[in-house]
Amino acid sequence: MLRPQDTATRETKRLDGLWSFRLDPDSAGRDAGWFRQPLTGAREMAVPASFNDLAADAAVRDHIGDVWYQRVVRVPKGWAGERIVLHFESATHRATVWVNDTEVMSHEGGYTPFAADITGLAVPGQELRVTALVDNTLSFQSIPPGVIEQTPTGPAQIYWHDFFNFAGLHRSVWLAATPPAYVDDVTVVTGLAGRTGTVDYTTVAAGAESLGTRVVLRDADGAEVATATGAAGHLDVPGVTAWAPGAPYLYDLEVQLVDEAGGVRDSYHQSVGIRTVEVQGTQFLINGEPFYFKGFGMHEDHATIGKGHSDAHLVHDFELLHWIGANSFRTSHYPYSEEVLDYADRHGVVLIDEVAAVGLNMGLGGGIFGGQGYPTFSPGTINDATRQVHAQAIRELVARDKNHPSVVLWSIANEPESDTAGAEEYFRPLFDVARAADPTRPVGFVNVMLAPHGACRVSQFADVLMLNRYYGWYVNTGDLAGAEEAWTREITAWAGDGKPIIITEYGADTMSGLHSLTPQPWSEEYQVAYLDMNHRVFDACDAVVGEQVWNFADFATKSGIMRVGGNKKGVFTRDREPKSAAFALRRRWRAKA
Ligand code: GCB
Repeated sequence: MLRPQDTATRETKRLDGLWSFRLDPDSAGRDAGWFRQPLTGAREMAVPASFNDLAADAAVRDHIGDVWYQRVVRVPKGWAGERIVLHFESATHRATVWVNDTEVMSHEGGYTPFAADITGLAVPGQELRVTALVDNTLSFQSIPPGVIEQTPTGPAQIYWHDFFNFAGLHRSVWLAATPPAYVDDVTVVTGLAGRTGTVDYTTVAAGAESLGTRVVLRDADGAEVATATGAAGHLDVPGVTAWAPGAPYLYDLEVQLVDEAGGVRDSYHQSVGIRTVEVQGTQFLINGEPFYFKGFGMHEDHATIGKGHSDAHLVHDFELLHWIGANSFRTSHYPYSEEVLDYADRHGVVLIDEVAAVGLNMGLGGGIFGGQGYPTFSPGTINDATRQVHAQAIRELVARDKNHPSVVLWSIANEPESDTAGAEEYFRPLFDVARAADPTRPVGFVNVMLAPHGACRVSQFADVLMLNRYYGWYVNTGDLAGAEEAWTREITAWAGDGKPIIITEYGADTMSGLHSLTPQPWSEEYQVAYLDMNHRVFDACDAVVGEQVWNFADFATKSGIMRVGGNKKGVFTRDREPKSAAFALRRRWRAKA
């Protein structure tokens, strides 16, 4: 499935704006056929946005279950004879969609796109009604997982990840027209051989039996640099300008379906950054050069819009990344909007691309602090069915993001239980799924402190070790000397595995404006001293090839005694004001290659 695009043969219409919206706490709407008529009792709701914080109403913010979105759209009259597609960039966490009275698609998973061919239902020039039933519940068979417990006052949604369960239509919805014979998929794999770049391409076409495929590669000035014919092939680019971190260069690959007379019947444009990625010993190489990741674990999270995509916030967040000297981030803890990936491609920012597999670890909510006593991996909790959903989430992420030069590493989970036989059994096949989907990029997962070196049974499958560690925060709290000693010992043990290590999380909650002369936890001075301590540990270990602070900005979480108006480990506040640590990081990262 390709993202909708305007080309010489294609047209799009974004359905963003205000939709009718209604909660359905009793899941009554499906049987009652709410899709058959205008939603009654509806309020207006913005798309894209999380619905949770838009209404001044706890029933909306804390809603569990079904919600309905609906709008009427007029099909452009010029689309007669075209194939018409309805495309959702995401619906969190699952959705069923109707066009008029007809169910056209369902999709599981909150962060990847889905689409349906609605040509038979769409009459050019006339209106149609689009209705989406979106369900925000998490179960042991969803990614991320959760469980609904019945309490005396109603259902409670339990989950083990540390960010608020924002939901709704977070990204654009599109109506799109393509010719009846169309390009359905494109895959590019790039290489470098001295001054020559290579692009191996594979295309899939549909309804195009009598058509041929032609590809044209153009440079950033629009000059043709290579062409080929055939559904798959190879292009050489002599005198190539490579895509590199901080120095992005994008070519444009136009894929055309052509008839015998040479007429172009469909045209799709794929931007291409020619670069290589490779793990060699403890080094992470981009274009054959050792790369050091400087940056953050981030969140799609803003006041009011929650996880809704906004171009203004996108631009501002990337400006702050540039200001601070970051060259990379992890899409913790789910696939981000495709606008983010395109922007990273254009601006030379390197991404670790993560599946929404977060919170597969009931040990993290354990002890007296809210543990529900569930085993993580068991027939009644996270099981084979979950693994199928997880595998599908990996396939969909790779299918969506495979052509982005900014993506250099897949993360197939964040902090799962990884020190048990059940974990080993669960994850082994998922690494195979990721490698089968994309044999060209390294694959890893993010290891949790509860599964230290020697105890972790999943890191054996990873190409790169990604570690989240909170020495000096969750352990050795306030004792940075003890933290440094313990952290050095653990990192030295991991370095012995001979793989590159990226520290994908280290951080300290910090109340912006709280100061202390001797660094005390929660103060701005402590966050700075904590980061300094970590940097001494990293700088002393050759195998460390990256540092990504947790987190770029403060973010919303569920309420709890560990959180003060959300998670405060941001280097920026939620509204993107710098804490002292921002200036300290800027000094380090701007000086560090
Ligand atoms: C972690 C998680 C992250 C949390 C963070 C924290 O290890 O990966 O999602 O927000 O710790 O601040 O506790």
